[in-house]
Formats: sequence, structure tokens, C-alpha cells
Amino acid sequence: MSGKEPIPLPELLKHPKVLKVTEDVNAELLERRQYSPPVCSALSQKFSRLQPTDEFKFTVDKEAAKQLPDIINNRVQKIQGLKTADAALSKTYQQKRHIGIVFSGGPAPGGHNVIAGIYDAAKKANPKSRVYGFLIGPDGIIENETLELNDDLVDAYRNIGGFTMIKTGRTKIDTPDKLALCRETCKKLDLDALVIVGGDDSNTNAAFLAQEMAADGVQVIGVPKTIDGDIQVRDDNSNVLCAMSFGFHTAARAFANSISNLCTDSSSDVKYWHICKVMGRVASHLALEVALQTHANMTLIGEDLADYVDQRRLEKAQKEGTLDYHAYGITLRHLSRVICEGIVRRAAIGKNYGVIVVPEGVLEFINEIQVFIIKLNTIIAEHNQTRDIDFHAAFPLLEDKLEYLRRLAQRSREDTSFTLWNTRDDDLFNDIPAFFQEGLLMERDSHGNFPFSQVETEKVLMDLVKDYLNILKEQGRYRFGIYKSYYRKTLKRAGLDPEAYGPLLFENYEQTDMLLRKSEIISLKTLKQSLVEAKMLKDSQDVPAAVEKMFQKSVPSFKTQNHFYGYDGRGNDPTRFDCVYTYNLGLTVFSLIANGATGQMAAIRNLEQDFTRWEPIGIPIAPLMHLEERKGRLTLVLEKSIVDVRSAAFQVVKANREKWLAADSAGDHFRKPGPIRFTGKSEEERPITLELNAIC
Ligand code: FBP
Repeated sequence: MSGKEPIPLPELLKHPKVLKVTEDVNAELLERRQYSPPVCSALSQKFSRLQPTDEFKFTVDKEAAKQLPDIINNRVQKIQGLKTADAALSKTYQQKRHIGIVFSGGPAPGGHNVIAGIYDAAKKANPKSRVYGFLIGPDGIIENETLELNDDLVDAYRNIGGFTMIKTGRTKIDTPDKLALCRETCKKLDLDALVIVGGDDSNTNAAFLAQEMAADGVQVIGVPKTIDGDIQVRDDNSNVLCAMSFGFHTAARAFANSISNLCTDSSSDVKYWHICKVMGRVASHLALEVALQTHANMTLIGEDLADYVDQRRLEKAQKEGTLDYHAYGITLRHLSRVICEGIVRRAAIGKNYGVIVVPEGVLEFINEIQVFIIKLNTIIAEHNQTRDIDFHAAFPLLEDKLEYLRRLAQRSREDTSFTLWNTRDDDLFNDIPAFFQEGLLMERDSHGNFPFSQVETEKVLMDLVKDYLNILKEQGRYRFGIYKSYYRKTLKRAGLDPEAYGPLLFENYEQTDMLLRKSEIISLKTLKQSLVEAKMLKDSQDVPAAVEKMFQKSVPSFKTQNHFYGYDGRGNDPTRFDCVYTYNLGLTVFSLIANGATGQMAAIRNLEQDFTRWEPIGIPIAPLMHLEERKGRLTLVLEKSIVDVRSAAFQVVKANREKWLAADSAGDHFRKPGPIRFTGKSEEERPITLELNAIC
């Protein structure tokens, strides 16, 4: 500090500069709040009407038809904007309405704009209409906890990330009691419509609530939300109705920006491998988009791994006239080998650093893990169905749970009809590290989903990678490449002849500029032996310091830094794409409500095209539903959309794998997506995945 006396604290705190920088509101926030997203032409008119179309076909699940009879015959509805309306439409469109909105599941950037869109349209149609937000997710409907929205509240959150205004929760409305309570709340509030902003499970909830409240005349509309990007809707003929849920673009761009910064750091510091787990509970859409945005050295895509076929195993079995089922799908061990290969190849050309992107849900696509998840789901569900006490309460400690599994294995030995958990399962399970066992036995969420965000996926994988790299090191196959010029300079400086030592130390001395230590030289001892055998050294002499230095330089040390990109990107303020998309989704919701729709999901078609071609529609939810195993039971749910390995986006990433691994003497190929900027021209218009998948 200078010799000046510091300003007394009370005065400092009143200083204009201090007051300015400690305000909660800054210029960025004000700019966001004031932004008015453009509106699709069909939604910019005073009125709109729905045009049901048979252009799109869906194969209806029998169980869906049985459980959702009132909404199963819904069709896709196109929205047509109208400047004027006849008396009947004008009356219904402009009637006073009560609308309730709930957020369900994880936050996704853009949610506040869905609310703003609904609020603006409802108030424009009739200023006396009332819009309520249900607090902290579906519990707010069950317990009738609401907040009535007004201009100030809505304006404060325009174009702002998170679901802060009314919060969110993960409760599933899955019992007759809960459905009845929701119905009661809607009656008490005299609701005309309920809007459920959520993922696959929440839109499933929307369908059941639409069915439950059809008789009461309460309309229920879903909105496709999730950063995971796994709500994508196509009809039976692959026509795209909803290309992407909202929030995906922002989360992917936020993750990509941070990961690209790591690419810069790692290629500067050249000593770390950064292992970046990115969210996406099941599907690898976010990882795929991050790969396209950053060109990280390696990106795992779960769906691709599930598709893996071990050709060598297959051919061997074919020769023996048998079939080897283990050839299909990758094992954890094999995957760790694939990662090691990339690391070893980069080390060989002097790059002992890099960035690996691991999707959070990757383990779900690994055969052996998937089998464990299904078996343990069933075991926990069966336990809970037959006992008064919940599995996790009955067996609080890992050891208790393992003991229970041991007893099941014992039962399978005594009773051959019991096959759920056998001795082999038990042995294999006991082979995996305790923290991962604990992860696999963790409590499922209320939808029965496995909580992958809480499992250290990357640790499971990287522990295996580290083990195998050590083996490769001992075998002399994991070596760090040394520039020939550097080697020559070092030896010359020490007064040694590099040409005499070179062919002895390196396996490729004559061929290339990047030298690779001979694989048989794996220690100082073996180095000395080679020199003695070649008569470059006597037994009694020490290895020359410069030669020893070259050996030490060629031994890579594998140092990692682990990162998790999830909650941070999920809380980011939305990209312009998500701002515009969600505001128009909100307007679409109102148009569906004003035209009497229920059991529909609001969507915008042609997201991959120029904004002028965006088309608001209503998608029927019931025909999209199918039976899936949840908590050990077949349940009717909306199908998740996972990465299609035939898609252009995946094929482009696959074709660039070798280039982005950059295991050659050229530089890396990292791409800088830059931060999410609300203004300016640099921000991409939409996810790259969408752009690529739209190429016909
Ligand atoms: P939603 O599907 O509900 O939108 O949530 C997505 C997600 O962010 C996943 O990527 C992640 O696995 C999960 O939520 C994390 O859940 P939680 O917020 O309960 O930790």
C-alpha cells in the first residue's frame, strides 16, 4: 500500500464507485431484460387458429391407447396467424383465462422466456387473464403453492437463465392420489389450462394430467425442455417435428467455451490431460455438440460405443463356427484401451497433454454396466414392493447392501429358478471399486432414473486408463517422443556423439525428427545394459548424464485434471437462439390454449433453418409414448431421443476423430467457440448439430 491513509470503511462503502460495482443490476442484465425477441409470423397476428394435419404418422402403442383414450387421437396442429377473427373465434380467443405454469426437472436456459411468451400473449388477448406459476415444480401443483405473475416479475426475468422465478422440482405425478390433488388445485384456482415445461418424464406427466382433467375441461400443454437435447420428435417417416429441446444450445455453448479454454491451457502448459465430464444423463448430444464446437482431442459418444463390434472376436468365432455375443458392445476395459491408444500415440509425437470429453451417461451404453443397472433397479424395486421399509433405509451402508446381494447370490445357488442375481454377478460386482459400487446402488430419482450426475463416471474410466498406461510404460510402449534436434544439441553440449548413441537409444533414429526410445529400454538398468552390450560403456561406468537425461525425458508422466460441466452451463443466461426459441414456444402455448388444444406439446418446426421459416406447431404427446422399464416395472413414457450414429453430425465427428486427436507433428486443431454473447455477430445462430443434421 502507498503511504496514503486508507479511506475509513463507512466512507468507502458510500463511495460512488463502490456503490456502482456492488449493485445487483449491471449493464448486461439490463440489456437482456430489455431485449424483445422476434416473433414468428404465424404468432405475430392478433388471432390464430389451429389446422390439424394428417401429414405426419405415428405408430400408436396399445397401452397408450388404453390409458390415454381422450387424447390418443390428437393430431399434429399447425398454427395459422389471423389479423381478424369471426365472432366465435374472437370470443373464445379473448376470453378471460386462468393459466398455471410449472417447471419440472432440471433447469434449462430460456425457461423464463416461455413464461414471458405465455404471459404476454394471454394479457394481450385479455388483460384480465391471470397467470400463475406453481412453486418448486410439480409439488406446487400437488400442494397448491402458487405465485401470481405480474408485469414487474415477468420483466425482471426476460432473457435471463435459470428457473429462479418459480423454481423447479423433480416430483413425478405418478399415483392416483397425486393426480387427484393436482385436479383439486386446478379446480380451486379455476384453471383453464396447465402448462408443463419439462423433459420426457414431465411431458409424460402432461399427457396423464391431460387425460385426467379432460372431463373438467382443463387443458394441459407440454413444452420440450432439457439441456440434454433428448426430446427430439420425428414421425414414423422421419419427418422432424421438434429438432431440439430448449436450453441445449446454451448449455452446449457454455460447456464448449470452458472446454476450449482448457484446450488453450493444456496446449500451453503441455503437462495435463483434462478429463471433462459433460452433462447428459443418457444421450450424448451435449458431448457431440461440444466436440463440434471445440475439436477436443477425444470425445466419447455413448451411442457409438454401444454400437461397437469387436471384429477380431467376431472373425475368430466365425472361423471356429461359433457366435461370440461378447463381440457386440464395448466393455469398460476395452474402452479404457481405446483411450490409452490415443494418449500413447500423442505422447509418441511429443504431446503429453490433451482434452478428453466424457459424456455423463456414457456408462449406460457399456454393456456390463447396463446389465448391473437393470438388475439392481429390479432388485431395489422388488424389495420396496414386498417390504414396509425402503431398500436404502433398510441397508444404509454399502456393506449392508453388498451383504444383501451376497444373500441373493446364495439364493440363486439354492433355487435355480432365481436368476436375478447369481454368483457371477456378485463376483463381477465385487471386482469394481467401492465408490462405483456405491454409485450403482444409489437411490433412483422419483422417475426411476439412474442419477449419473452423481457418479464419478470419468474416475471409473480414468482409473482403468491409468492402470493400463502403467502396464504400457513397463512394456516400453508408452513413451514420450523427443525432437531429434533437441537430442543432438543436448548430447553435443555434453561432448558426446549423438550419431553414435542415436541408433542405440531410439528405434527410429534414421527415419524421423521425433525420436522414440527403443521399447526394450524401460529403466536406467536396461539403458545401461544396452550401452554395455554395444560397448559404449563399461560395466563399472555410469550412464553419461546427458544420455540419462534423454531417457528420463522419454518417460511420460500421466497427469490429469478432472472437470464436470453441468450445473454451471445449465444456469447460464440463454443464447439468442434459446431466447427467441423459448419466447416463441410461449406464444405457441397460448395459441394452442386459446384454440382449445390439450395433450399437445408446443414446438417450433424448422429450427435448423432461417428464422423466417420457423413454424409453430402442436405435437400430440400420447401417440409418442411407449412402454419402458422404470424402477423394475414396464411404464408408459415418452421415448428419449439418443444420438443417431447415422446422423450427419455424428458422422462428421467420427470422420474428424483422427484429425482432432492430432497424433502427428502438426499442431492441434482446437476451435474457439468463444463465450455466449448476447449482442455482436460472433455467436453461432443455432447448434452445429442442427445445422449438420439438416443437410440432406
Ligand atoms: P432434465 O432432463 O430434467 O432437464 O435434467 C437434465 C440434467 O441436467 C441431466 O443432464 C443431469 O443428469 C441431471 O439433470 C442432473 O440432475 P439433478 O439436477 O437432479 O442433479
